[in-house]
Amino acid sequence: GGPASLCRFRGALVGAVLGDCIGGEFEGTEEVPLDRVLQHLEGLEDETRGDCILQYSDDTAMTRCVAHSLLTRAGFDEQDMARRFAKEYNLAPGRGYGAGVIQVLKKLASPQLSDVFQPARAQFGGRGSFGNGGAMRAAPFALAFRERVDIQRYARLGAMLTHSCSLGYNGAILQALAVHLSLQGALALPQDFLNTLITEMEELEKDESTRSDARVLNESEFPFCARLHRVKELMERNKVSIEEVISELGNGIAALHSVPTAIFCVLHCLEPREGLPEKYGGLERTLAYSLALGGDTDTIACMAGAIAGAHYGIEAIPQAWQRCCEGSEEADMLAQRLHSMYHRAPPEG
Ligand code: R7I
Ligand code: MG
Ligand code: MG
Repeated sequence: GGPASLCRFRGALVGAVLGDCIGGEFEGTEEVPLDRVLQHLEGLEDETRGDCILQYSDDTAMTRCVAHSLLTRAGFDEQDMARRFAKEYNLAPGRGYGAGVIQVLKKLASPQLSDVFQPARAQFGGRGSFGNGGAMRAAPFALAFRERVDIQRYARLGAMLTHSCSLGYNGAILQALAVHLSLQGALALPQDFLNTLITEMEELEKDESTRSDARVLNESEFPFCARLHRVKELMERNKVSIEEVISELGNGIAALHSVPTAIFCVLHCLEPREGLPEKYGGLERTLAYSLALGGDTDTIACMAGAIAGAHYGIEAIPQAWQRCCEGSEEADMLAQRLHSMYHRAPPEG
């Protein structure tokens, strides 16, 4: 499909759910042999397995809240989104939420709370969380808004309901921008795609709060830009091992150690890769490769799945895989509604 076509929208949200559900198997496992990944994926094709339901985790639970909120309020409404996060957590607290964010979600449930951004600011000694929880749920912002300034503004605010450290919310902006560019077909030119992301992040990371967070946390200046430059270097190498990817980009729970990694997974799997079945298309390769990195596999696969799904479209996602994943039908429906909203919205000006 062309830029911002329905199949791309559906691919983005369904791809995210599949990454979360399928990646859950290996979350927190440090070494994941590729045969185990392929075996796990083979299992999804097995018709005789019957109701092979892989449950989604917090990644999808919160993404659903973001999408429902943006649709119901026809735009960003922090009170509504915060309420939905709190309600969802209360209904299903066992979906594998990060250890810190639970405190925020409990506070957001209080009817007395007037500033919905305050609980997030109180995290980790007042600097806020740098976890990838803002980034894992950022895809719907790219489906709801057309203009980059809006995507940035609202992806940041949406993340700041739980992640007020710049290394957390900037990861969410990066993820939303990557989905946005992919929806426009920008992955046809991978180098340009990366350069655009670097340019956007340079602008954001000039900011004083980013500079001070980077200093306090002992990160380099322009931390996300630095990682995106590493993605570029890795892409230029003929051969890249899993170990190199993990040591250069990370596979952890921090946004900085997972969003650029997810972007790399998508770029690396644009072409067939040794060790991955020939029958696989790009989306299958991307999910398989994300799992093989180990670490925060549900979240890295969820973010890579959203970017890749926006590129390849829903037709590239195996039906058998979709049937195995809780929430894939709802994600498809939400994507269709966001697509109508996106194309109905008057152009900004
Ligand atoms: O970021 P968050 O929502 O967690 C998302 C992850 C994904 O992998 C999900 O799939 C789920 O498994 O959890 O939750 P937070 O609790 O805000 O952050 C996650 C973790 O990052 C925290 O529990 C801390 O271990 C770590 N962390 C920090 N540690 C020290 N100092 C985040 N920020 C800090 C910090 O400032
Ligand atoms: Mg999770
Ligand atoms: Mg995770």
